[in-house]
Amino acid sequence: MPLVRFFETSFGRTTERRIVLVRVEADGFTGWGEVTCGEHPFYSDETPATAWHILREYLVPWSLGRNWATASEAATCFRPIRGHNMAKAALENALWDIEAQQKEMPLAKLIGGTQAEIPCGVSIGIQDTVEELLERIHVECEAGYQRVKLKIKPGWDVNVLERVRAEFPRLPLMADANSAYTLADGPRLKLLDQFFLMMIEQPLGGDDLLDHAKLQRQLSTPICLDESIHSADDARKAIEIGACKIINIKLGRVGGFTAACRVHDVCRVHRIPVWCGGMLESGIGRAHNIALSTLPGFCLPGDVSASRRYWPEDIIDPEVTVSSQGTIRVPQNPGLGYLPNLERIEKLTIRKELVE
Ligand code: OSB
Ligand code: MG
Repeated sequence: MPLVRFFETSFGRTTERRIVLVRVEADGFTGWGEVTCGEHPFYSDETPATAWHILREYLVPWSLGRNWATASEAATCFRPIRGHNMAKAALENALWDIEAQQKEMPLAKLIGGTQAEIPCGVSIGIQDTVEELLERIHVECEAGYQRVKLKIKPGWDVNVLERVRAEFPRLPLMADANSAYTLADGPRLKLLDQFFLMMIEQPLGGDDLLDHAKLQRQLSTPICLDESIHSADDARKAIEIGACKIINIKLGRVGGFTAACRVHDVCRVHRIPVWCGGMLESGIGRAHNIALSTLPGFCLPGDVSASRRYWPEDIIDPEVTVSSQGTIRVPQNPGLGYLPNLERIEKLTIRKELVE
C-alpha cells in the first residue's frame, strides 16, 4: 500500500507499506488482524517475512482445531515462542474480533473500554526542510488534532524545535527519537527542557532501561517509553526504577490485546498515563488501536489518526475519520466495527496462503 506521503524517522524513510494480514474463520465468524512490523528490522527485529514464517510454522498450526473459550487463551498458548510479538498479536487480535462478534459486542466493550470517543494526535516525520515541517503542523492543527509529535534525531532536534516553538508557542507538542541518542547526549537532550514538551519518547536504546532512568533524573521533560516495553513486566520494571513517567502502548509490540490490557493495568495502578502508539497501520490495525484506546488509562491523545493521512484509499469501510475536535467516535457495532473491503484487499494482495 503506497503511503499518501513518505514517513521518515531517525531509522529511515518509508514510502510504501508491505502488510501481512491474518484472517481467521471460526464458528461461522471471520476475524481480522494485522502484523504491524516495518518492512525492515529497524524499529523492531520483526519483518513481514519473519512474521509469515512464525505464523505459518507455529502460530497457525498451534491454533487450528483448538477449542478456545476466549481469545486470551491463544496468548497463553503462544507463550513458549520467544519474541515475535507482532506475529502473535495479529492472530490473537483476529480472535478478539471473533470473540466480540460471538458475544455481539463492540471489541472496545469486550476489552473493558469505557470511552465512547478517543482523543487523537498526529506523528509528523522528519521533513526535507523546517519550512515544510511548519506547513505540515499548520495543516494538522487546522484539522483539529489535539497534539503534535515530531520525530527527532541528532541534527534535527534543538534547532527544529526552536523554530516550531517560536511559531506555535502553546501547541501541545512532543518529540520521538526512536533510540537515536545515548546517555552521552544527556546535555543535548537537557536543552529540550526549554521547549516544554509533553514528553520525549524513547530517546535511548530499546534495551537501555537503566540509562533511561539515569537520563530521566537529568531532565524535567517526562520520558515516555515505546521500544523498551514488550510486556507488563517490562512496564513494572521501568516504572520501578524511574525510567519513564509515561508509556506508549502498541498492540504489536506487546503481543496483542491480552498483554496490552495487562500493561495498561500495571500503569494504572502506578498512576502512569498511557496512550496508543501507531505503526502506520492499515484500517484493520487502526480499528484495533481505536478499541484499545477506549480503556480508562488512555488519557493522552494517541498516534491514532484519520485513514486519509496515510492512504489514498483504506481497506476498511467506512474509513477512519477524525472530528474537528480531534477525536474519533468509537464504533458501536459488534467486533472491529469496520468492514474489511475484500475487493480492495484482494487487489492489493501479492501473496496468500490458506491453511485449513
Ligand atoms: O515510534 O511511534 C513510533 C511509525 C513507525 C514506527 C514507529 C513509530 C511510528 C510513528 C507513526 O510514530 C505513528 C503513526 O502515525 O502510525
Ligand atoms: Mg515511538
